[in-house]
Amino acid sequence: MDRELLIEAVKRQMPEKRYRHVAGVVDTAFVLAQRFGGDPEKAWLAALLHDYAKAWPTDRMERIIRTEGLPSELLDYDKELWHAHVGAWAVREELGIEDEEVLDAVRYHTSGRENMTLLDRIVCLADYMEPSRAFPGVERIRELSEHHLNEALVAGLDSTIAHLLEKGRTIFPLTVLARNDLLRQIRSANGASEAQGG
Ligand code: DGI
Ligand code: FE
Ligand code: FE
Repeated sequence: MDRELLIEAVKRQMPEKRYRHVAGVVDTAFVLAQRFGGDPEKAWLAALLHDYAKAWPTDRMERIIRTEGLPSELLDYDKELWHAHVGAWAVREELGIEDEEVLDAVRYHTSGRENMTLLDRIVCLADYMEPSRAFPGVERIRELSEHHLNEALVAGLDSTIAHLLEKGRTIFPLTVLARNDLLRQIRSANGASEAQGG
């Protein structure tokens, strides 16, 4: 499917305001991919598709999770998490997207996961910091993203976790695993540069 058709297909799934967010994530992911050595084409595509199912009715997402073999534990957690997994399923079904790296980046854009690929990290971070995002701490995330992909992403996950704690909500295990894993990676990268005298 060519780019224009994909854009039209995405626009049909959501109100105009949500599409403006998606367009912001597309631009931001493209810049991050160039900055951190990612594949700009895949970043473009994964960002365009990341919120494909965001505006779908909850009952439709729930039915798909139940009938299409998506992780049923999602149903025990916040509905806000569902659109990522349902979106990955939907863009394969409806748009014929077969690239597993792109599908994973869509699937894990909300929670993150352990061993996030470069593409996962780019899309997840772009989602946090695209220009229309405004929440306490977003400026710090943008600053960190100038040089430090993992640090910026941890700051994003921290802000989500803090928000969930504040609201007394449950935390999806993958979000915690993603944060711990990124912290370990940051630590071992710092340790390595210290060992080199850096
Ligand atoms: O779809 P977006 O609004 O662009 O952003 P997103 O896909 O990151 O969704 C964020 C929402 O998900 C936000 O309201 C927090 C909510 N959420 C609920 N439970 C969890 C969670 N996010 C994470 N990362 N982990 C959770 O356990
Ligand atoms: Fe999302
Ligand atoms: Fe988003």
